[in-house]
Amino acid sequence: MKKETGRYEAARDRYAAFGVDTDAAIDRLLALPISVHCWQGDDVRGFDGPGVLDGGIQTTGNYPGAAHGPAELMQDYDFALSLMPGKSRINLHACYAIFPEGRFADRDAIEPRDFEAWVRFANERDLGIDFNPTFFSHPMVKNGLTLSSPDPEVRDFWVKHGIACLRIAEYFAKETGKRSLVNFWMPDGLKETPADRYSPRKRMAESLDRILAAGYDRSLISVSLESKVFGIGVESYTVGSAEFCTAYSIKNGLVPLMDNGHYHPTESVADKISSMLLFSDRIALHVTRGVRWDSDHVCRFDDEIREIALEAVRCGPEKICLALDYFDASINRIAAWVSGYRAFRKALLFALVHPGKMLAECQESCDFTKLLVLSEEIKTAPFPAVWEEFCRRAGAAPGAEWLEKVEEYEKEVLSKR
Ligand code: RNT
Ligand code: ZN
Repeated sequence: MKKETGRYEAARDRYAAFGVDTDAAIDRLLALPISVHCWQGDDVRGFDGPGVLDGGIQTTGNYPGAAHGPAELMQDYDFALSLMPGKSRINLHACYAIFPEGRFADRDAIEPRDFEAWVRFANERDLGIDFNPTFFSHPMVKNGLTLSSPDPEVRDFWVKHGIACLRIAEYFAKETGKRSLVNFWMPDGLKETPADRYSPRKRMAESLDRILAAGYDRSLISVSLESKVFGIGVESYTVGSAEFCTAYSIKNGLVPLMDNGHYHPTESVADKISSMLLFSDRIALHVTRGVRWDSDHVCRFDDEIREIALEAVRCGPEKICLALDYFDASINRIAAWVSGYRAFRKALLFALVHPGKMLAECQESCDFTKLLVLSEEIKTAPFPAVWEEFCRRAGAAPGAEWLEKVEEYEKEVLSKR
């Protein structure tokens, strides 16, 4: 480790005056894992079908050099991860199964062996693996419905898929020695105003019950459920709404997952975190950036992400599975991956050096004058020096130097695809 710069020491003193220990904040951040989604690398195409994305989500843009197939995606993922300071986990979808030579299994029949190559990838890099059943981009999604379909054959197929994914996640946890989070998100919904909102939700709950009835090892995996407000083509009704998913999760001991693109624009996920953590030991987040809709733009170091990070830190970030979820095909995909990750990492550091304790004391003693004044003063604290120090301690360059490596990679690897 090189000697600390004077700039950082000066910043440390400024923060100390607000009662903040920047060294402790950096140490805490270094240990905090961010789960990095594999699907930024290939526009959510996956490997198990023709790669046409549906389910009400969309990747826009046609920047050249997208990864096709396991070898390219792993190469890009590996390179992107190498540019992300701090501890990461990998986050896979079931549609990224890598079948052993001569084998193909449909989603209802995938097995741990179809993910052996990913376990090797993770173990070679000492990474944990999170997992997602893929309830979209598949012919068994009928009329936009999966677990809530009126057709029992469709429901059975997807129930089997859900159970298969629990087994695969248990396998990940056993093989990596690290807990795995399995996140259930179902796109089920209707384009037009429903005549019956109750029945599909009842069927969704019953299907989830059947999946959970298969049992899973809680010492190895956690199961989360992700809600949503609407999707493209299913604008009028979403079966797995916020109320449905929160109520189901709390009743069944699942981890509620909030994606900040999945609410009405004036709702704040930051505001929801404390309520959730009062009634659930753990929660999970998909951190994304919606522009006018759930567009899954690359995260930026903006007000929304800072507020989310502040609340996560106030409530205890160790209780929250922090995962990224964006997909941009209009710019270099690796730069998108890394930039979004760094923005969120930066927001977490920003939150960890926020004088939360001092400000909370002002609120508790109803000294709202001091609360306002200090909240304004802290805005000009020398945060950049702390971020640069974090990068240095994480073994990364502090600025945009990483982009040169991406440009080089684009020239050497991506442009030749
Ligand atoms: C969709 C959800 C979901 C997906 C991924 C690919 O709106 O956010 O999390 O983005 O599973
Ligand atoms: Zn999401």
